[in-house]
Amino acid sequence: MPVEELEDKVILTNPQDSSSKVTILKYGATIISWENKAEEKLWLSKAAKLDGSKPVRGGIPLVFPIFGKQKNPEHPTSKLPQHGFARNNEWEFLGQTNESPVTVQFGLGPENLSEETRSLWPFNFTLIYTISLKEDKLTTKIEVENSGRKEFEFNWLFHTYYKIQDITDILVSNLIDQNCYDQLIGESYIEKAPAISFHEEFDRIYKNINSSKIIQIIDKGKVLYNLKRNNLPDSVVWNPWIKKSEGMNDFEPKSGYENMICVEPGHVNSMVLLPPGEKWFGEQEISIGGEIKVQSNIY
Ligand code: TA6
Repeated sequence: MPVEELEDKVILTNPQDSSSKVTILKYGATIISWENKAEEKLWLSKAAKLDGSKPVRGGIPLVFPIFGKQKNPEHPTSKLPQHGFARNNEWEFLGQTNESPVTVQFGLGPENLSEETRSLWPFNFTLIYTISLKEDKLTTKIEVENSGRKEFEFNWLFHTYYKIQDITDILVSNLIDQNCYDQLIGESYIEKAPAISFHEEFDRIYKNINSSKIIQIIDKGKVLYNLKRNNLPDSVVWNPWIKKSEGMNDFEPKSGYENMICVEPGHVNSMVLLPPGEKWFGEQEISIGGEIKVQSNIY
């Protein structure tokens, strides 16, 4: 059964390969599992709340209309919680839109939000989230429509938690020479590492990355994941390491930072301004394996 709707989740199964599945929680339209050849590709905390009591720790939480916490008290997103409200509200399952690749859609609008949330961000909008599963590929696309009479601005980010064996063996490539903002020291600089390695807490926003750049997650010379972005100019790379993991009560096991890396495509370095009646879209395509592609003059 390519698409199975349960009360709180939807399960996609690749019609050509039943060992390839995606599970989406209706809460936050959060992808909580992507099995490829029966192997889990996303990291999910053992203490992740899946009952709608708080955003899911792991999988692919959705960040809208603000990334992080708005620092400008005058901005319309200033009263919203960290990372906005897309990840902590129940989305509507809109159904299957394609047989092969098996594709489904979810929707979110003001009618799906509490009165309180609507009052915190009083704009008319429609989000249509499309999830498509091919053999070795998962594509997630968001369309944002301003269905009101007032322009609004927003961030979007796919907060993807990848499952890996050992963070100290991992390299994230093709970000050399990118301007990045280091959230840990509050400074911007040019990334000079041909491939990023991890030996401590890491939290950087890579800005305006050309869409031709394929960000690769490589484990001891083997490509695990390739990330292609369409209309998502930025990417956050995050690992909480020991102390931050200990500080998150829904992050378990505490050693879990060793088995995850977040590479999060989005539009977060600036706000997207959407006039009334206009639409915006952003898409990530994650594929598995393949060759190392060096897309920069690292020699
Ligand atoms: O995407 C990285 C980040 O912004 C980190 O700074 C950290 O806060 C992470 O998101 C998790 O945020 P959360 O609100 O899910 O605990």
